[in-house]
Amino acid sequence: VATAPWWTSAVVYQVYPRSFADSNGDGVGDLNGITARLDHLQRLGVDVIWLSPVYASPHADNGYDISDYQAVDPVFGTLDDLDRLLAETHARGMKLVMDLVVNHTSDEHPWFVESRSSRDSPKRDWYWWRPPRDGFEAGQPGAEPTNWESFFSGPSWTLDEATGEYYLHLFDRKQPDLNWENPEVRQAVYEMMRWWLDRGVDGFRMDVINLISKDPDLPDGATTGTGGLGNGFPHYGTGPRIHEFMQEMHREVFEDRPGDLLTVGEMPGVTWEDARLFTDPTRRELDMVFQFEHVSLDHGPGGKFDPKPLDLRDLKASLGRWQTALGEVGWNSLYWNNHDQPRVVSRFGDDGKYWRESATALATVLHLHRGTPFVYQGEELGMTNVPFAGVGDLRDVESLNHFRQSVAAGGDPESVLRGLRAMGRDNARTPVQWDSTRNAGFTTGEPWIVVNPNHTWLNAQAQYDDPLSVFNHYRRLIELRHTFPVVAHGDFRMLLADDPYIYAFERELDDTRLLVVANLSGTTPTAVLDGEWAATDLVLSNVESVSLVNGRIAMEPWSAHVFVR
Ligand code: TEU
Repeated sequence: VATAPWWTSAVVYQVYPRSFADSNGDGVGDLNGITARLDHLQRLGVDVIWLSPVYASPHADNGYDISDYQAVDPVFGTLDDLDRLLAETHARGMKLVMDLVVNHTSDEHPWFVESRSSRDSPKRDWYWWRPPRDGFEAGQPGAEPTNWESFFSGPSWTLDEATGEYYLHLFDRKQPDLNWENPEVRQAVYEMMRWWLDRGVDGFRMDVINLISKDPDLPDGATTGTGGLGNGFPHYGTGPRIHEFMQEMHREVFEDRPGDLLTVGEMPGVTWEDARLFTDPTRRELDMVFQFEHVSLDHGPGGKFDPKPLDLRDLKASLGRWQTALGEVGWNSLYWNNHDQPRVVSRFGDDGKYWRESATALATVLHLHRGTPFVYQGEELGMTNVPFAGVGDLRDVESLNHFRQSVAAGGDPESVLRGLRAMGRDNARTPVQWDSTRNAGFTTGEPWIVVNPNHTWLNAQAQYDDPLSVFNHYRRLIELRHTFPVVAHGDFRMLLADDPYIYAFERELDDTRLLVVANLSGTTPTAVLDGEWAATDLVLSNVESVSLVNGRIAMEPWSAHVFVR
């Protein structure tokens, strides 16, 4: 425990700058807006801020398409503004971690502009260029070099008319994939990373970093159905050289660097076996990864936009498996939300009658697992999904492409919209609700995306002084982690694994035991525990009173209790 890295007892807060706070009235959040709101974060008690991309970008994917890694986009401010945010963050005893998006660049990045300029460009090989499939003419349907479907609908190859070749983009066509097989690419990335660390940032959240190593043979994937396209994931997900690349990056960028840094790799589709390799400290790769298993449990037969209700037993089995797998070796990240996921209180909770109770119950469960919790902006207020009126309210490239493609294929627009309302990324991207005034105190101008109408009652101002508020519950959870070493370091043991309503577990460190019992349902089950626990052991609850008699707790809807002895 004494030798455990600092981030094992830290809590990270994600800021999505476009939607956090707008200081200049142009309707888009910016760096000075964040600096002006640092008190909110300090009050909450978080240790680290992870800043989603603020780099120069054409914003095809809200900044995850970067055209200059060493410049701040004017819409967010200037490099000076960033330096000031960094200094103010440090002055408050917090750290700042940047987003690192190096699986792909923007097609407007000078590297790609050079690469596409001719087949003989010295940077041609910095990206994945391939001729049309054998027997096909460029541009003909099916001429794409592989059948891989893009994450954002349609083929993951786009033809460049001028040179007659296709380039690979796992995401939007404005996000061409870098070729990590080329050592010059890797060195350019490492150099850029060192430049940011020299500037004083405290680490990186690495976007889809387990997709950077592709099988250079680029085989077709099994056809999954959508327009005859295939699943390329087995050929680029946690690919052949990924661990080698992570170790090289560690050597070139992080080794022997003074200071307390944090690295977390975002890894769609990563297995716990691989995650253990990535985070085993002796292998010198990453501190932790974001896995996706628990946020895929409600995906239905038609994928993420065809959701099905969550079975709580699946959630417990999944998170419990990760707790065990990364218990002895490696480290977990813990999250319900980020800028890509619908709001957890709407998704796994009840954003109607039990809004406050379910938001705090879900928070309690997550924060008392072993791992580093990540809070996504607005989650600490219990922000909900958004009643988007129609497709005109949506801004996200993934949602818009999905809508267009599904409707073109004959889907009923209303039912496509239903899937997007439940699962679309824009749910997470509406402005943070600071107060009840017009535009929720986010901007004095016209916001770039609708403000959730519930800001009239759901906002930070209404919660600061309410002891039972979602905000104050998050604050207490973070304080618990900072107070009791058992929260960060204790062993994890799932209880009542087969119970469909109750999420209960114990943590243990030396002579301290911690018990969490949460009812993740609107029903009123009784939790039967071992008789040693007493009402006097209660350290946190989201309801006013708890009845614990002979080891039995009558659970109110969405109630959650924490005991320590
Ligand atoms: O997301 C990668 C990712 O795998 C998904 O969560 C993605 O959001 C998509 O919904 C898959 O259905 C990262 C970023 O977090 C995301 O915002 C970017 O759009 C994406 O990479 C590309 O950079």
